[in-house]
Amino acid sequence: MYTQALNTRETTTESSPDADRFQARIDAEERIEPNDWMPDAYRRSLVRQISQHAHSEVIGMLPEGNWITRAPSLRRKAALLAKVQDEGGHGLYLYSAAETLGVTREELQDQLLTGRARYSSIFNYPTLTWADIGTIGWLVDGAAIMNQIPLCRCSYGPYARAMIRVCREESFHQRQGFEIVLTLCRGTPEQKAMAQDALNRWWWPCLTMFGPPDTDSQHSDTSMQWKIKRFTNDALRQKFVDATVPQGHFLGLTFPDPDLHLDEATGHWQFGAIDWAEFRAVLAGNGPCNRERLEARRKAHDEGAWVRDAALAYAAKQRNAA
Ligand code: BYC
Repeated sequence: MYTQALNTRETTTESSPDADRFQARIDAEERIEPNDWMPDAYRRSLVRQISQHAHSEVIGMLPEGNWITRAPSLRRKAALLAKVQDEGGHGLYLYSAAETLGVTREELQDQLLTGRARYSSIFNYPTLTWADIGTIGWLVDGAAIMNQIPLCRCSYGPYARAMIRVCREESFHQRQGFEIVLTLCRGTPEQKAMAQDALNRWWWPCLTMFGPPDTDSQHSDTSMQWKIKRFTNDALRQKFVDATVPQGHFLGLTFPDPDLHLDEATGHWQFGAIDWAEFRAVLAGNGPCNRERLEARRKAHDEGAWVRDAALAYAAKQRNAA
């Protein structure tokens, strides 16, 4: 995360009877399972995407976890606690899916804790007010669902199956977030202003969650050919904007984009230019919270060492007793 620049476009050059059979299975919409033959590049790409996804879920617990003790009511606190716990669960299903590809959880953890792994750029932004918690549910989980529903049809079985449950839970998260923002928008002028301020800060970073523009996406071509991805980054970004803008208008909020307008000819909401320099800076480790997030994760890992040691000692005791 700290030092990785965007690389050049990836292509698949592998051609062999095995590779041709593999592609034919993908084309026929067959699921690839852990013990099936697969090209090394397919395995690597899946480990890359699934592990980044798992890390995003786990790091994604931090911005919201920050508000558990300050939730405005017991009901809000219980819902937020459950949501943050769900995200941790998503990380666990995803690490398990990655492990079926021959990588260990320890290796993946090590990549994250040493700053060599990526996680979603969005979690490097701070949660300044309670309205941010509603806005994360509404927009961040909304964007996540848009990206993850097609992943339920990913060609790799364990990833696709994990996504089904994740999407159901994300859908609840999105609605609880929207309901928080709706409550604020129907509240006092100060509460509505808080919701507007959160939208102003989160809107553009949310649009970058879908990844770089298609022209700069290095993995899209191969991932689409292998049906890991079903839609390009730009296609999903547009779907998200089209679904979300009417929701924002229903809330009585204004999007921080003077160029946003409905294109009557296509029926799509056209949006202004995204600041890709900011996105690249966040990916290079220079977002507002990159350092804080990794430090918090490392601290949690160190403080949890005794739990891992105790679990291993207990497992060894059980084995010896058997
Ligand atoms: N942030 O070739 P591209 C959640 C990287 S968590 C950081 O287009 P690809 C939630 C990309 O990895 C949801 N890095 O890549 C949790 C690649 O770098 P590497 C997280 C990004 O893979 C808690 C390079 O840029 N969702 O929902 O074809 C609370 C070039 O990109 C980002 C997932 O992980 C980014 N935004 O497409 C609330 C979904 N974008 O690997 C909510 C699964 C791009 O070459 N992942 N990069 O070093 C995907 O669908 C795809 O990996 C992406 C990128 C669409 C993200």
